[in-house]
Amino acid sequence: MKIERIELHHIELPLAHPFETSFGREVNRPCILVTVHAEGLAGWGECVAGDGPWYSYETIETAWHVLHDFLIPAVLGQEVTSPADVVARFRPVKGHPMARAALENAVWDLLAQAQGVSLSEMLGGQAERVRVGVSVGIEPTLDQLLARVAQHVNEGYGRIKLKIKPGWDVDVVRAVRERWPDLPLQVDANCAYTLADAPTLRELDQFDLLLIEQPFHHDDIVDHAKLQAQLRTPVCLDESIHSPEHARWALDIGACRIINIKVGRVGGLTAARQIHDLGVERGVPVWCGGMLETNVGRAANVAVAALPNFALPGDISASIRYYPEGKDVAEPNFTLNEDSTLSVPTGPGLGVRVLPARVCAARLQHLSQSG
Ligand code: OSB
Ligand code: MG
Repeated sequence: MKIERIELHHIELPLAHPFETSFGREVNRPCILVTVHAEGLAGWGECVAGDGPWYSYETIETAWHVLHDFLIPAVLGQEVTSPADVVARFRPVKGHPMARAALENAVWDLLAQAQGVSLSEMLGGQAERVRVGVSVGIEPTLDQLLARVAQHVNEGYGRIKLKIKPGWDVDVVRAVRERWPDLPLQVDANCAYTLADAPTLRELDQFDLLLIEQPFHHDDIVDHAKLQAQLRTPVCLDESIHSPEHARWALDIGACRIINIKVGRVGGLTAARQIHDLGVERGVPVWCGGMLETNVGRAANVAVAALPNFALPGDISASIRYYPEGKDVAEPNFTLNEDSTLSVPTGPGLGVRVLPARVCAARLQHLSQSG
């Protein structure tokens, strides 16, 4: 198919609840939606970069620049028959995985629609439902956190992730574990600790956690390997894994025993599947992380999470957890099944329908380029 036109939409949506991590508090969530047009079809991708370089160095502005000046020119007007064509055209671009992922994923959606298959099918996914949990942000008080966890447990979530940071860790995890002795539980530090905090992190070993996510520096694998050697609980890397190569290096030196795959952070669905396959080869379980996506990004996450080695529940919660009713840019919403799963869409491509009026209502900036 010849890529005839590409659009960028910088949008912003209000979160249903503010989301606080060790790196900050988000009230509104921005993102860039990418539309790729060919032969009367439109493929969609979501860029998960934020307003500032708090989770990774990428921002809305850097992603816009890299998409506009380098990635769009590399594919606009070109013939594309498989996602591998896009990956090859992007190869000269170093870094900027979230920008690359947005456009590559839009092409996956386009090609899946053209072939009349679901994105999950095109990726090789088998599962009809994917197991999911919920990522619970830092709350002003422990009581408010316990109330929030209780709410999600009552909604039917079978796995809870707690955000931690120095001063909001051992006591918080102890309180949750005492109240829910059998609840599958994990924690995420978003880089808030250093190796000097190993004694505190070792205290978490007593709470039977599924994993401890990204305790150290966003680019580190060396100190994580030193920590993993001292911990019973598996270390899981998020921020440190920017590509399939990083995943291999981290496993080679024992920096983690589990990998969080975020499609945006690793540079797209092709790289996400490669890391999944590496996990199969090495006997390392992976799971799907989230970036508070709209239903566009969520549909891509659910599709990839249907691959067989996504062995732990994903941070892919029901749509209403993220955005108020009527605000999300695509339909239908994802809803939680009774077994703490989301159903994998079966329609062509992403299997969700983008609503132009919702995109326009949320839009701050728009670009349309023809080849
Ligand atoms: O570290 O996993 C993270 C959200 C924004 C940035 C980083 C992270 C998160 C989450 C939320 O934990 C996961 C979700 O989308 O539900
Ligand atoms: Mg994380």
